[in-house]
Amino acid sequence: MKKVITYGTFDLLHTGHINILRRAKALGDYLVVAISSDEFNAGKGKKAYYTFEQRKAILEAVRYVDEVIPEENWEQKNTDIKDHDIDVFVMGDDWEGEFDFLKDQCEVVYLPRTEGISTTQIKKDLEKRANHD
Ligand code: C2G
Repeated sequence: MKKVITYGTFDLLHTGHINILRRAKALGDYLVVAISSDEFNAGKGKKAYYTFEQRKAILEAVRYVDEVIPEENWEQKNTDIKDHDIDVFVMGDDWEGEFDFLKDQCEVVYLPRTEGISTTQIKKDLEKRANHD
C-alpha cells in the first residue's frame, strides 16, 4: 500500500484544499493529513476560525482523506514519515523546495496551488460583505 502525507491548517475548507487532497490521494492508496494544532497555528501567526477538533472532523469527512493526525511542530515530519511508513510527501508549490530535506526518506512532490482562492481571501470577502449589508 502506497502511503501519502500532506500538512496544513485546512481552515474554512475550500476547493483549493480539496484539489490538493484529491491530487495527493491520486499519488497513492492511503492519504494521511497532518492538521496544524491551534497552538502550532499561533506559531505560524495564524488563528484558524475552526478549532483543531472541528478541522479534524471536517477533513475526516473528505473522501480522499484516510487518516488525520495533529501537526504540533516543524520538526515532526521526519518522525511522521517513519512512524506512518510514508512513501510520498506532498505540499502545494508555495512551499516549493522547503521540504527537500525529506527526499532521503520519501518522494517529495510539490503540486501547483489552485489560483484565486484562499482562506485569507474568504475572510476578507466576508468582512467586506458584512460592512456593506
Ligand atoms: N493550497 C492550495 N491552493 C490554495 C490554497 C492552499 O493548493 N488555493 C494548499 C497549500 O499549498 C497547502 C495546503 O493547501 O499545501 C494547505 O494549505 P494551508 O491550510 O494554508 O496550510 P499552510 O498554512 O500552508 O501550512 O508544515 C506545513 C504547514 O502546516 C503548511
